[in-house]
Amino acid sequence: MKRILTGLQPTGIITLGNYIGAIKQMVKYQDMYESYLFIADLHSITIPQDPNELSKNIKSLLALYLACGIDPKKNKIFIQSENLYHANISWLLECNTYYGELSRMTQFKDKSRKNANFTSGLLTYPVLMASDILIYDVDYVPVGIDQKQHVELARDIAIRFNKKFGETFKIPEPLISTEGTKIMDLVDPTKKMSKSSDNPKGVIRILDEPEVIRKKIMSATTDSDTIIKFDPINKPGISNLINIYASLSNKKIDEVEKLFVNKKYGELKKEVADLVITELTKIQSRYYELIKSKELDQILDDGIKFTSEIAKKKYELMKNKMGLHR
Ligand code: ATP
Ligand code: LTN
Repeated sequence: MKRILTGLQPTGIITLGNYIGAIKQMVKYQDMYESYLFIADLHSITIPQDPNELSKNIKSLLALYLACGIDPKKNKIFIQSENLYHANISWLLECNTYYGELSRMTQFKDKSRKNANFTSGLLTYPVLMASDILIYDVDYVPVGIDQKQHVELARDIAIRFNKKFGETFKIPEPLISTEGTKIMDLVDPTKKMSKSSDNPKGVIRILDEPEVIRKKIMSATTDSDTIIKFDPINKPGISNLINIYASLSNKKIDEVEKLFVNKKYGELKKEVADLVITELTKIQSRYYELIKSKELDQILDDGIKFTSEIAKKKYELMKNKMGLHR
C-alpha cells in the first residue's frame, strides 16, 4: 500500500474551506493509503502565537480531525513537537539547503512582506516540512496548491542528499486534489475562505452555531443577475455556493446546476445553508463528545510511540552517513 502524510497547522478553528479542501480528502484517502496525519504545531510558531490559545488549538484540532471522520485506526496521528526527531532532522537538512532556495519560496516572500520583523523560522519553514515528509519515506503528500512548491523543495533536498551521502530518502510527490477545489470567502468570493481572514462574516468555522451559519450564507455576496450557473469569473459568489453544495452532496457541478434551474438565488442559499448545517452539526456533536474524552491522549500516545521509532532510525541513518558519530 502506498503511503501518504499531511499536516495542518493549529492556528485557529478550521473553516468549511479546510474541511472540504483538506480533511474530507484525507477521510477518503484513509481507505486507499497508509496514512500519517499530524498537527504541525512547530510550523505554527513561525508566526507569533498566544501560548494558551495554541495549546487549546492543538487539542481542538485533533478532536476536529476525528469528528470529521478521520479514523485513528487507519491513521498514525501525532503532534509534531512531541516527535523530537523532526526538528533534529530538519537541522541536518538545513545544512544541505541553500539560502537562495528558501528565499525564493512564494509563501516566504508573501509572509515576510507582511511583517518586516519576521523570524528565521519563517525562512526555514519549508525545511522542517521536508523533514516531516522525508522521515517516513512517503509516496504522496496531499496538500493544497499553495503548498506544492514546498513539496517540490522537499524533493530537491532529498535528491541532493541521496546524491551526496547515498540512498537515504524516498522521493515524494505532491497529491493535489481537483475535487472540492477552493472554497471562497462568502463576502469577497474572489479570495479564498481562510482561517486568518479579518472579516468573520465571510468565513464559516466548523464550530459556528447553526443560526450563525445560516445568517452568513443567506447574506453571501452574489450578483445582480438571476441565473444559477457555474461561472467563477463572472459569477464568483453563485459559483462558490454551487461548489459548496456539490462538495457536500457529492454531486457534480452540472447536476447541481440542473437541480436549481429556474430557481431563485434565495432558494439556492437556503438549500446550501441546510446542507452545511446538517453536515456541521453532526461534526459538532461528535466534537463536543470527543474534546472531553480520554481517547485523545491515548491516540496521541500511540501515534508518538510509533512515529518516534521510525524517525529515530532515519536520524541515526542520516547521522551515520554524514559522519556524525564516534
Ligand atoms: P491560514 O489562513 O492560517 O493561512 P488557511 O485556512 O488558509 O490558513 P492552511 O492551514 O494554510 O489554511 O491550509 C490547510 C489545508 O486546507 C491546506 O491543504 C489547504 O490547501 C486547505 N485549504 C485552506 N483553505 C481552503 C479553501 N478555502 N478551500 C479549499 N481548501 C483549503
Ligand atoms: N505547511 C502546511 C502544513 C505542513 C505539512 C507538512 C503538510 C507542515 N508539514 C508536511 C504536508 C506535509 C500548511 O500550512 N498547510
